[in-house]
Amino acid sequence: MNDKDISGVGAFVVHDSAHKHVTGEAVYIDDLPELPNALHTWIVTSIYAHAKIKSICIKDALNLEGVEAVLSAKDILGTNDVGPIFPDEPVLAEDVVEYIGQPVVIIAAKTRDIAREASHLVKIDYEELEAILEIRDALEKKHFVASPHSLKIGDSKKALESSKHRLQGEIDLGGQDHFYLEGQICIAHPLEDDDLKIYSSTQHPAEVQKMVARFLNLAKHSVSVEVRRMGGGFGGKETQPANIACMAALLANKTKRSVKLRLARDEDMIITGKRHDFYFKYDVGFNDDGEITGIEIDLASKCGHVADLSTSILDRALFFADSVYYLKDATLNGFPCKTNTVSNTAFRGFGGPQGAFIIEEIVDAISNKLNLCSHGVRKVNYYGTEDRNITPYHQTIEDNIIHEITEQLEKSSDFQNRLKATREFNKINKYYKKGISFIPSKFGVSFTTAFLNQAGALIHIYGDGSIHLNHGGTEMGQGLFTKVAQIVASEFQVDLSRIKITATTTEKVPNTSATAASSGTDLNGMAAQNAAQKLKKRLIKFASEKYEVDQSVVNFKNNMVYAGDNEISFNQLVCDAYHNRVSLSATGFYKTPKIFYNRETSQGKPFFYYTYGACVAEVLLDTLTGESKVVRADILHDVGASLSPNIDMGQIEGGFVQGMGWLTNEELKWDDKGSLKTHAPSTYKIPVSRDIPDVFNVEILKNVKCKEETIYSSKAVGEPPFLHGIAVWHAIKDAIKSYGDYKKIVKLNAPATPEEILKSLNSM
Ligand code: MTE
Ligand code: QUE
Ligand code: MOS
Repeated sequence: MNDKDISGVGAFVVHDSAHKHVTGEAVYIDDLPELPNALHTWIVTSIYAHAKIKSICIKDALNLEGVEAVLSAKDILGTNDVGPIFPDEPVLAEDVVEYIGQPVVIIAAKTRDIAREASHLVKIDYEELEAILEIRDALEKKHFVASPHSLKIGDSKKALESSKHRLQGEIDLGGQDHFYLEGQICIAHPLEDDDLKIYSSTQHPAEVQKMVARFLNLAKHSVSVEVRRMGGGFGGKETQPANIACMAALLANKTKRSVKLRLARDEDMIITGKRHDFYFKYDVGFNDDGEITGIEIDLASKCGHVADLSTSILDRALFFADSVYYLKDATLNGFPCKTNTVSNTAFRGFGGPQGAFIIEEIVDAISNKLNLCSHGVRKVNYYGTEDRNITPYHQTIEDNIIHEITEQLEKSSDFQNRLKATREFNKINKYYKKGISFIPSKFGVSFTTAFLNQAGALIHIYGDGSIHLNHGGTEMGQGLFTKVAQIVASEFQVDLSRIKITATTTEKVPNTSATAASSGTDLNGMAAQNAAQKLKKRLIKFASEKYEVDQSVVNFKNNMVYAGDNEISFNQLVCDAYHNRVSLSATGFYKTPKIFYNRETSQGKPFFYYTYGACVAEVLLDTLTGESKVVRADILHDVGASLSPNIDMGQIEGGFVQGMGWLTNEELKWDDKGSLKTHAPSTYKIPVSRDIPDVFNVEILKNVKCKEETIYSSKAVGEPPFLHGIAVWHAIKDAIKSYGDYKKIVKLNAPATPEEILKSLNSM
């Protein structure tokens, strides 16, 4: 690659590891060479959803040949807590267990098989306690992991009372397993003075560092955490890796040997948290056009046994419960329910998809109640651009483009004609039914906890002109490393191949936030740009002095530097600068301006900007088996000025498919004791290549720029496209509605598995 235009910002480049992913050369943590005396592990977990631990006997396990350590909570040196917000989460259970699968004892042995065998020899005596397993049960008992939180605007009570029409409803929405291809894993190497080098499959190395240090009663500077890439994170590696790393670190510390902890798929699914299930209840008022005139929604989430990030996730569900619709008089209540199940956690969208889901349900129900076209009712409720633009958290929307997106997608997807065509199809087909939907979306970008919106970077230029790039973000397949490298390539106007993308480590950039909230590029891209600009300034100053020209006539272009009439290669300038003792290393920093949120008043500007999109989905439903297939999907999605169109396309396509899986085939089932029954691909069905729509038209909205000062006017892309999966859900509902002549409100709980669909059809 010699032309900068094919590798800088906006260029169609491929993911830096794309070829290595395919050939298998990409190095994941499990591929790192093991030390000769490394130990392997197994975890003994609770078999009760709620029980007192009366005694633990490890004698037989310890006596097994090859076993080196068997540890429980009493062996912990520091604080037995990895709660990211509230101090309520033990790594190893102490006196009580609170879900089936909770780690109680950890074992290190010569091989994983031996550790596993030893796990059967650990005897734990329990006294079973009453368990709360369902959201409704917890809600009724006011059993929460933290206080409920509400958003309020206007007077919903009065507005509901004076509304022309009124409708109440409730619905259950299931959770979702992350099903990252690489499971949770950690390698802990003990170093001198109790120091540790940790390789953790984590979206949040700084959090792993903090938690391991506290767990072992060490200062953070004694613990170094590194990750080159993950085989998918999707939010599941934001907080969960801390638990895994603490266990590996404790075993390494006690045995003074390198310890690898790699969860098997079943254990991964049983032990670690997932997307929150929700139960929703609403009361909505509206006029003859379907315009919402008052609304109250209760959103109750299944948090599991501890808080983890549940409060922030519930906040985001509340923030997204308006979607693109103007709710003038609204009360939105969030209840973080405590259940004796695994602690649910971050998952692409972070509660947002659940919030968007419920308002789409409500708008859909209104359209059926009034016998109006749901697309029309949606548009009647859209936020305005100049007015009707205040959200339930009192942020004014200043960048609304949903009207343009709607108009464009209606045309490009031929929506109105295809809507008619599905009706015709359904008239003449008895057992196969078609359904179509048009679902708009909006995604607020920023961590809603303001202090997290910061990032750092570190760039070295070596004497030969090659560039070493590091920042606080982590790579999980989303293409962050490629995008940030493109930004740096553009700053220096050099080929992308000159930039070495290096592993994320707490040693190079400290005190980082998780790579999350889709802000990876927004934050780290800005920090890297800041570092690059500092270096560039030094090089410009040096060139202007060397060639005796004004700094304003020093320009970088095409791997060259022009200083007035002088022309020199970037490499030569760097080499000269080095010999003239110019510092060629710089850190960069960025913090998002303007944002704040006051949780006491539930008001503020939690989001720097919004990104928008819309999806038209069409499904074919076999009403005899309940099976459905997406035959076509058209997506128009806003990423501002795209930094990397190929990578953005991948995010949009992947997000849609993952969102579709959430609402269709991915079903988590627990038995009445609280034991997860779907913990392997044999029983948990994620979408596969066959499930991708036969016709899949994905387009990035053209000629747009973010209105705020973002990196090269781009917008975040990681999570927002997940929302497009909601269109598939509504297309399925639309197909079911043909049974009630499009007048009845469909009763369907998510996910829409064939069983749920058959149940729904029977109720029509
Ligand atoms: N894409 C891939 N391929 N793998 C992932 O794990 N995680 C998603 C999204 N896209 C993910 C992904 C989630 S949950 C987030 S928050 C963003 O990527 C994080 O990366 P970004 O902030 O750099 O976009
Ligand atoms: C989106 C997110 C996160 C978030 C808020 C969002 C997230 C996250 C936290 C968070 C909040 C408070 C803490 C903390 C983390 O908030 O990923 O450690 O004390 O970790 O809107 O993705
Ligand atoms: Mo993504 S759920 O913010 O890791």
